[in-house]
Amino acid sequence: MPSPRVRSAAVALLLLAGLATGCTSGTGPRRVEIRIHYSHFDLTQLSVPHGVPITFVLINEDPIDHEWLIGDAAFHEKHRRGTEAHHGARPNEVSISPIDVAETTLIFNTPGTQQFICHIPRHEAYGMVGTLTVT
Ligand SMILES: [Cu+2]
Repeated sequence: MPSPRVRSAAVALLLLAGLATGCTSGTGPRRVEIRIHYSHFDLTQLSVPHGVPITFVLINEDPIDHEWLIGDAAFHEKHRRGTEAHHGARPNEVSISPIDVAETTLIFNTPGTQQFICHIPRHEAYGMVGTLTVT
């Protein structure tokens, strides 16, 4: 008979697995919620299938601006040295205002690994980094 503590850990693991793989089925857009709290993404390891629209819901619970920029290593190297103060024209570059929610939908055509990072000065070093695996 497992203790109550062990059982609640198992439930938390199941919830995480559901989030990481997307809870919807079929061919419609899949939604992934990423919460930003104390300058950290609550999900830092995500896996999505290629060729399917994925809607990212970015929930900024902090009283400061954040960014969610997703791409490969060369993309992030460019943005580390970039000077764009605000993002929104490209679906893989999103600025999220304080206490606000932003949504973007992307289709990843090639399996592989990408990173999502907040490139506001010092936020990446503080830990605003996540990895998305396209299967
Ligand atoms: Cu940030």
